Amino acid sequence: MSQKLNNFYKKYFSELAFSLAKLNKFTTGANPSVGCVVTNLTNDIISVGITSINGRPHAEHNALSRLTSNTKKRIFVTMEPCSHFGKTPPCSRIIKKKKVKEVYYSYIDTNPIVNGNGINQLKEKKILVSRINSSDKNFYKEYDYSVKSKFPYVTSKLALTKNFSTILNGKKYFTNNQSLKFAHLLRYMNDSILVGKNTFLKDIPKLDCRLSGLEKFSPNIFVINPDLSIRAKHYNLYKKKITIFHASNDLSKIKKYKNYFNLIKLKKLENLIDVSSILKIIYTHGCRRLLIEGGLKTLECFKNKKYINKYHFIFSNLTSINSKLSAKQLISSLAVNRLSRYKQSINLLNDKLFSF
Ligand code: AOF
Ligand code: ZN
Repeated sequence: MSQKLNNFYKKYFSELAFSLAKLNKFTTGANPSVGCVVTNLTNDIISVGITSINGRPHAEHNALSRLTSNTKKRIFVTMEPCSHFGKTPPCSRIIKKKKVKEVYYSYIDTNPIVNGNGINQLKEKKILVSRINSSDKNFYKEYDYSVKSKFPYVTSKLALTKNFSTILNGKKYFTNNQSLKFAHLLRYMNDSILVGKNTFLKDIPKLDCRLSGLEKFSPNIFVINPDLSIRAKHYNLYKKKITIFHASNDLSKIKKYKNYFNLIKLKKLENLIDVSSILKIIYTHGCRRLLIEGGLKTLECFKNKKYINKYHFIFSNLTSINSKLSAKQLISSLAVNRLSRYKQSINLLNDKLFSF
């Protein structure tokens, strides 16, 4: 039975668009994941679309291209449709062509090329445009941050023993299976991963996502390794060429290792490699969400700069013989400096995840 478009329908279609966008949230590359629900003017859903994996085609295109242009339509989108010719033509075009008469959106696209132009273009085409507030205020938080800062959104994850040591009897893993799964979920949720020299040498880490079915979404790998300390075991460990940031002048090492790795030489600032240059380079590689995994030293490099957006500390219930007071101090100082942020403590079986 046909019904007027009331607030119930608006909320229902808009939330559905967000549920769709969530499905591809971590797999659209530098593009934000958008959800699109298409209805006729009597509130039947006639199509849906999501931004494709790797970002293209866009959600509106995926939802509308299969439809005829005979019936009048409404669309509900999580974000303002684009207005520019990028790698794809503007979505405002197909919206007009397919006889969409009303567009309901929740977020403005903060990308300066769009930023309200999508809405204006639709209005110029005599399409009604209206905003529906989303109950999820943070859906595009990471996207908006990286558009504005031109840095990736940075999440840090560090595993520790109960008494704040990052090592336990030389064991590679000392947190439980559920914590390891969480760590792999973070690798899926981020398009890039960074470790320091110590982790690289001691753990010989593979740094891929090993959750079944999600392996293909493993992050791009970056390593900070100032003096190019590399072992033969690293040569064929990675499926794709990984990038190593260094500050070495040793030409023979550079000549040897460049066959296996992308080497990027950076200047040292106060004896440390400049983290802001590292983040800028990772951004220019197309990465928008970076996971810094492991390494107190790496964390130390970043701690005074406000480059880390989110921290996860996983505490195992095991105790190491050498407790690390410096790690305890570092974590408390980071947490204290973020008083206003939401802090969370979750049990992962007998491990504890502390996030802020
Ligand atoms: C939309 N729908 O599903 C997404 C949009 O290079 P292009 O042509 O793919 O354009 C990329 C920009 O399009 C991206 O930076 C963002 O502003 C917007 N993303 N827009 O209409 C979508 N993902
Ligand atoms: Zn578009």
